[in-house]
Amino acid sequence: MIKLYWSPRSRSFTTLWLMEESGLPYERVLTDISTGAQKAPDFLKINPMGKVPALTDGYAALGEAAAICAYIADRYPETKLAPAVTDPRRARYLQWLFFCPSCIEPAIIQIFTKIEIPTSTAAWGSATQVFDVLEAALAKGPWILGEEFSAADVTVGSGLNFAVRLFKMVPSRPAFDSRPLHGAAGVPARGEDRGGIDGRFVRAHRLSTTVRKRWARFALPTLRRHPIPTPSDHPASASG
Ligand SMILES: N[C@@H](CCC(=O)N[C@@H](CS)C(=O)NCC(=O)O)C(=O)O
Repeated sequence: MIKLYWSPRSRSFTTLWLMEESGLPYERVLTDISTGAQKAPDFLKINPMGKVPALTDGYAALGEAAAICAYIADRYPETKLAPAVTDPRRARYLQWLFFCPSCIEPAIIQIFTKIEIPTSTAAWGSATQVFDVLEAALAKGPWILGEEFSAADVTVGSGLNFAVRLFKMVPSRPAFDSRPLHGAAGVPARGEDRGGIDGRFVRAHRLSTTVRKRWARFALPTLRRHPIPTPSDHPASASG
């Protein structure tokens, strides 16, 4: 049985959403990071970083949300969450699958910390560049690869969910409102049977936001105390 080690209101959301989209049976193992459960020796054997999410599947074990998405989509092709390795769309799929940890997350951190880095040095360029590129990629849709939903929509959608909806660090744009965030608005997330108010995005969101009131009391006000710049008035967007 696949086991997903998760903590509410965390990056675990990405993998909760992915597992809900996969339709595979899995066990959720609560690993509440407010209790330090993620640093227990047995958990460190699964993810030596001592962070959630992590996943085990028989003898396989891994951490890193995007890697977990890649693993499930490839290991269980019947989930139809990834183009086959021989499919030309595979190249763009891989690019967008890892765009969240490689570019969206650092861009969010840069907005939050206001660190100035030359765009040629920053792996993500600038926050403006990241969200401009995403907007262009999502313009045609309905999904990031076009007609087919994939695990890349889960990683990109989760990044946008954090940046735009939850922490409001990035102003929304029409292309962001209409695609991965649809699930939250009750619009089908992946076909009729998967969408609606009980859609898989919404279900994952409900799972993720239960419990952990302590975290919410601490972290959300901390984030909201910081003024939220629009990408275009962020200093990082001025350089390069
Ligand atoms: N690069 C990791 C980041 C995971 C991560 O930062 N998890 C946080 C929660 S959002 C965590 O476990 N923090 C607890 C800790 O570091 O002790 C991923 O994408 O999965």
